[in-house]
Amino acid sequence: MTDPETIYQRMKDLPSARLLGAGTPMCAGCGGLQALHEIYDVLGEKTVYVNAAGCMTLLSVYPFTPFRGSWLYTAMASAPAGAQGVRDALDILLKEHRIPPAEDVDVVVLTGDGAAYGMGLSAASGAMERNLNFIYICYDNEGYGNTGQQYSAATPHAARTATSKGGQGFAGYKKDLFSIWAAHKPAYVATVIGSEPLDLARKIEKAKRMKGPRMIIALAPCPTGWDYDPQESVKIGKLAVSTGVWPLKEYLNGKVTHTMPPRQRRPVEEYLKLQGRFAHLFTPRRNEPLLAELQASVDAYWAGVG
Ligand SMILES: Cc1ncc(C[n+]2csc(CCOP(=O)(O)OP(=O)(O)O)c2C)c(N)n1
Ligand code: SF4
Ligand SMILES: [Mg+2]
Repeated sequence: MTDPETIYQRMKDLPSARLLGAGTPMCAGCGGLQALHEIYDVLGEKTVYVNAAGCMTLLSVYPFTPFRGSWLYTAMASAPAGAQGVRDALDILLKEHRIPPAEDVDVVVLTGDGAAYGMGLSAASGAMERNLNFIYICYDNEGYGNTGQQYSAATPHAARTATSKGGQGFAGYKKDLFSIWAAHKPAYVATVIGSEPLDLARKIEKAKRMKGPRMIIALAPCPTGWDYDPQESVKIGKLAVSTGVWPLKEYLNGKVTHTMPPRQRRPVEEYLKLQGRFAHLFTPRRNEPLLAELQASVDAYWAGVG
């Protein structure tokens, strides 16, 4: 058997693309991993990731992590509080000249939607209130993926989840986390998706240059939870944008700007029908009222954009 030190030496010499792609226990076609991969390429190695329980936790199995920087695991509601501790420790080390400024690192919270939209929301609110200098990445696969896709506060209306079965799917509505975060007036808030990598990279580069709370929500197409063929992940991500279901936007200095508004929106149905979690809207017969309601809510959003 190979000893841990030899494994570590081999792992640390692998390029980041391989570290985050092959050899991880993630599902094929994971849209969250795609976004994280792209984000990591922009943020670079000088980062500490503070992670709350979820699918991405599987990336790091103690004492290893595929990230070249550091990784800290916290309880599900506490990642922003953990980030505060890490940032404070770094600031003390810098102030006391125990590390040079060149050794400072970005503190990055990485959680799923279950933590960001639910259990960890008050910790994020407190961190923004204290103007914590950190970046928060939420990969939003619209459910508790790691425990079998139970509904979360990010689950869209009518989707089937492990806890929302039957002809109407999930009875609730997806929480508007972008607006909740923006209401705190942090330095920056943005939505991104891995299937639009240029828009994503531009936003992460912008966030990296800033200080203060920088909050990012990445819609994360999830073949396992959303029930579709893994090779469709990029297509589904692009449809989320072109149908208007996932508006790409940013909040900066009190203003919200849409960065890729769909010129001619495609019907929402094109996005829904590729995913098994919405199959009950089409078979055994079309649920016209529910399909019309879902289209109308997207239309109403864009009518308000002006
Ligand atoms: C307080 C608490 N409750 C429940 C769990 C069990 N748990 C681990 S991961 C997870 C799902 C998290 O969902 P999300 O944040 O959306 O991440 P995903 O699994 O979708 O990546 C849950 C419920 C936990 N770790 N801590
Ligand atoms: S369940 Fe979904 S989010 Fe989790 S690893 Fe699999 S594809 Fe990715
Ligand atoms: Mg999730």
